[in-house]
Amino acid sequence: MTSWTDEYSEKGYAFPFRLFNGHQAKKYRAALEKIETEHDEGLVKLAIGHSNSLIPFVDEITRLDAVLNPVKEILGPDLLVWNSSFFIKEPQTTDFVSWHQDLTYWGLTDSHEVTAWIALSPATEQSGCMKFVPGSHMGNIVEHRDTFADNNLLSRGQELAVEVNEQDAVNVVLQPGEMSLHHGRLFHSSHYNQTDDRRIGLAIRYITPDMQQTINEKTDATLVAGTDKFDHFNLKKAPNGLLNTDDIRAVEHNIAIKEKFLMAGVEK
Ligand SMILES: O=C(O)CCC(=O)C(=O)O
Repeated sequence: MTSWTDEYSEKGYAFPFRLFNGHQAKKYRAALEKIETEHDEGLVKLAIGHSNSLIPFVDEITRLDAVLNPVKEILGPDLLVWNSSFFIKEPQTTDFVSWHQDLTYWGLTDSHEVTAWIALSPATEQSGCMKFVPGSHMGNIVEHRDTFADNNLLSRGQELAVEVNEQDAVNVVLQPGEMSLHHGRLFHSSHYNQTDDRRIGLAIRYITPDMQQTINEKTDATLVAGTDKFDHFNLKKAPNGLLNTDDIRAVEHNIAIKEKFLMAGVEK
């Protein structure tokens, strides 16, 4: 019988992994939605885009054994979180994510990266779950073009400049509390949410400490398993509290550095 790790190597993804039950998923969702209602839009946007640095319960999720154990089977025992963010699609909206490869603009020297995507509401074909193209991680990073489309959830609306045959794609259907794992070069996308509920997913970007930014500047990362013998990143601790002022300052500094590669070639 083929193991899930063999399948991951062949296809570039694996799912579903059950992390916690639906009741726990509801609790996390309620905690997120409390933040969304109690803080202003700018702060909420920052928290959603840099969630493990600013929201303690997200930092806790990034350290759960149920998440880390399968990621370790792919990347090994030493793990950093480079970023984590929520992807939220409101009910009956045309927000989408174009076909892309995650590592395209992250300015990292290698591809020792896995995304853990955790559902906090049902991710179905109707609600706009992710779609993966099996085996597409085997090739290199291909050319992307920027679209800056308003309803594209990616920072520059980037999309693959090559055709993707939708027939080849697999729907990543997940129930609340389940997780998928995908490779940083995998072709993936997601379509509109045509349901009456929000579609909420938490994406956690795990990397190995030997990775490095291609620019001569360190960015922040959080050591969540094993050790870091390389010193290629500024290691950050768990957040000091919810939306803590010092943590916000650190995140803003990190964003300024990351813009040099995330927004490279984009005119202000
Ligand atoms: O949540 C989505 O629909 C897309 C997420 C994504 O592209 C990613 O996690 O890499």
